[in-house]
Amino acid sequence: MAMQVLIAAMAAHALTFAPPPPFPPAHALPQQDASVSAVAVLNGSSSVKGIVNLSQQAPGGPTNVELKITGLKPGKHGFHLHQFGDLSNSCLSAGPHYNPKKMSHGAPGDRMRHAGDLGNVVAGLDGIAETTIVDLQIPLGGPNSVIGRAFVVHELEDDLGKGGQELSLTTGNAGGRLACGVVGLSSK
Ligand SMILES: *[C@@H]1O[C@H](CO)[C@@H](O)[C@H](O)[C@H]1NC(C)=O
Ligand SMILES: *[C@@H]1O[C@H](CO)[C@@H](O)[C@H](O)[C@H]1NC(C)=O
Ligand SMILES: [Cu+2]
Ligand SMILES: [Zn+2]
Repeated sequence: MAMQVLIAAMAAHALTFAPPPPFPPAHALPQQDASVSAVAVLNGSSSVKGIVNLSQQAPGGPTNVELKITGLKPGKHGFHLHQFGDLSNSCLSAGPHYNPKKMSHGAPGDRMRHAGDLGNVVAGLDGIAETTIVDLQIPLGGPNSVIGRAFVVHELEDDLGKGGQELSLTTGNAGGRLACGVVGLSSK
């Protein structure tokens, strides 16, 4: 009897100090090596509208951004990814430029830039901006994913942080928000 109690006590002890379960083996983790496609539909209180198609072939690789925006005034317009996919108060609630690395505003090619800084899009005399942007700081997966964040196209040219204005280092002094759209996973 005493031996049975001792064995029970040893079993309880062994349970208490059982090692934690091992981490799942790498092959059991969700697949991260597939390409991802996303889309944003831009709209706003102005007549400006747009479609942005995004794709990333592999984690750590570039994201391709194919866009067509219509209804713009001819010329340059600041174009960014903003922090929030919240359009409850129109484009204003999208918040500031997406900035996970706590940088100041800059040009897409600068080391010092917000991840969301995609520079300017240029509208022709027909009011249409149509271009492809390739960028390394706006992944469609991982901790800095831009899925669920929002594109904003602005009234004015983005000075890329070099305008010497009060807002140059935060917004590029790009003026009002003409249209915006949340980045969501694509059905295509
Ligand atoms: C675009 O925004 C306008 C103005 O807020 C709204 O009337 C219209 O329904 C929106 N269009 C789409 C496709 O969401
Ligand atoms: C986005 O993709 C759709 C098809 O998936 C295509 O019809 C549309 O032309 C594309 N738009 C741009 C701006 O690339
Ligand atoms: Cu912006
Ligand atoms: Zn910025």
